[in-house]
Amino acid sequence: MTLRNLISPEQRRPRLRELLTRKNFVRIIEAHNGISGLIGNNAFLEELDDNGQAVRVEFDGLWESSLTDSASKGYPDAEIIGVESRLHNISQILDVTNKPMIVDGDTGGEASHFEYTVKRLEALGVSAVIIEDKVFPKRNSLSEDANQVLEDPQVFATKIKRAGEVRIKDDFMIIARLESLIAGFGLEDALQRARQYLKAGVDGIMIHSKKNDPAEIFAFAEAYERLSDELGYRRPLVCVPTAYNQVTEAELKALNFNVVIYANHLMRASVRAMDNVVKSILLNKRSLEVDPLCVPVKEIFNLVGFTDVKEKDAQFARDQGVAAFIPAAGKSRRFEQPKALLKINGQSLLENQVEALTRCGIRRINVIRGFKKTDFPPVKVNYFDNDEYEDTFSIYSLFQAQEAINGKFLFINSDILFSDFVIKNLIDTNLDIVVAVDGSYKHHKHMQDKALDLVISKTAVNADQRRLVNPFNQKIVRIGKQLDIPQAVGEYIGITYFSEQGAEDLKTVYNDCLGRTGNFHEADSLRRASLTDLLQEMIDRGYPVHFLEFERGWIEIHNPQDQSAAETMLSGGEGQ
Ligand code: SPV
Ligand code: MG
Repeated sequence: MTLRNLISPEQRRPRLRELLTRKNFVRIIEAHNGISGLIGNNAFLEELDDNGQAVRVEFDGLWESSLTDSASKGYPDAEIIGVESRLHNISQILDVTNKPMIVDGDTGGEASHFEYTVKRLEALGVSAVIIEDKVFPKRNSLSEDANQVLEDPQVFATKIKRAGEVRIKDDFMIIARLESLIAGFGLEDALQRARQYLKAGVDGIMIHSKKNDPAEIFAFAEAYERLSDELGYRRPLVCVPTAYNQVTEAELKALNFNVVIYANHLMRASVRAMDNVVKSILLNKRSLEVDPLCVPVKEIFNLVGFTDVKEKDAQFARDQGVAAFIPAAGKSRRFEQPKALLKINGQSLLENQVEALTRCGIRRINVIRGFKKTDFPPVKVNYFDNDEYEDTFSIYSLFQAQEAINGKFLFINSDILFSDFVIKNLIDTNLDIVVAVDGSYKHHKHMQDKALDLVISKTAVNADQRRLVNPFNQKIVRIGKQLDIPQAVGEYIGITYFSEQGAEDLKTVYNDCLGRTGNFHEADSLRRASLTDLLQEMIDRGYPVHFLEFERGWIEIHNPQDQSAAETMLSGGEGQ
């Protein structure tokens, strides 16, 4: 349900009378469920008026039709669908719309029943009910051969009068529908009944016809003016030009009609559309051909408010503080299982990471799995899948979780263990993008047997000297594996922090690069790129990417020796 069309019953109910007073002519469209209500309620177009001014053209309200309410449930229109079911449907349509509603009340049933219906419709915020002067249970009026039995006009007039007395405010309108022309009793009978019902206090008259020729409707409209003169007052006149649909609104206005109801068109249109779709699928044995006949799912999302739900989820996530993303989809040459699942002192690397992040107050942890994804433990993380892990790399993995990238986050390689202070210090910088760098890398011989991710800074730094560091000045100019070790300020640890802005910038740049072919920095394609490649792209585009140095507090599990080194460190408490 969309929350965009907010209105209270008290605000909505008087709107029909207000519109009638202001415009003298209102246009009403049928609705039979929430989505047709939304479409009718929200539809508009802009036209130029006679003075060349843009004007908005839309429907003024909704018709909750007995024909289409019944049809939407697969039932005939013969007062088989009970009042409770009708009220349920009416309130669903009201829930998602904000325009006045006229309810088709069929015959209204017996007078006591109708009193209760009026009370409930009024409470829901419905603006008007129209009841027809036939005997319960009626048959639909458009049928060519159904038996149409008219109600005794006195009985009907009493029903109207009693209903008028139970309504709380007269902004709720009770309208009498004349079925004399439908039942073949002619103009005089219709006029007689109109006079009687108007004297009983009805708020409007609807005249109905099933003929394609509008002559009898036009004749009634002219006679109605004379009747109004005779009575000394005039109540709004309603028509439903389904059969005589060649008649234009301008003609109806000229005849002093006040309400035109397009009574069943959304239902009829949807049946035609659905019919075409099912036939095409049966014919083609697939659904590709029906795409032009269907709106994209996204349009449904927008229409029913799912897009709004997602936006609020994203806002909630942003308000939740820092998130973590751990791409753990890849396969390692040295291990039989994903590195995230390597055991360090009895629990997986991932569980160690989750523990450390939880200690740092990070609760939104997102892990992207691929290789042996079903082996991942049921820990408190959101899992996303990169099923193309054989052919892709960490950036592709990260963006499999794009919907969760809202606000501040840490990107953490799945094969590292880190101390809490590394995380906290990175977040504390409050910079848009900060890369954690180890300046002591040159001394760690065992780590140099793999291509290191190195960082070259804007200002040369001598990693061997003591110095004060101010991360605000520490900007990276180059990051990647193909850099010259002596020139580098340090090794990228595999943890990067993004502020809310940094996260947005990362998404913008990534999405902008999608579709780019050929090498992507050090990778042979964007699909096979690492975060360092995307960071280099950002640096080249002028986004500041900072680094923060650490001399300790992390270890990468690159080979089995690292695994046992980590076990020793953790059991000895080293590095915490
Ligand atoms: C309806 O829409 O249910 C109506 C109008 O009552 S008609 O079907 O023309 O009778
Ligand atoms: Mg009806």
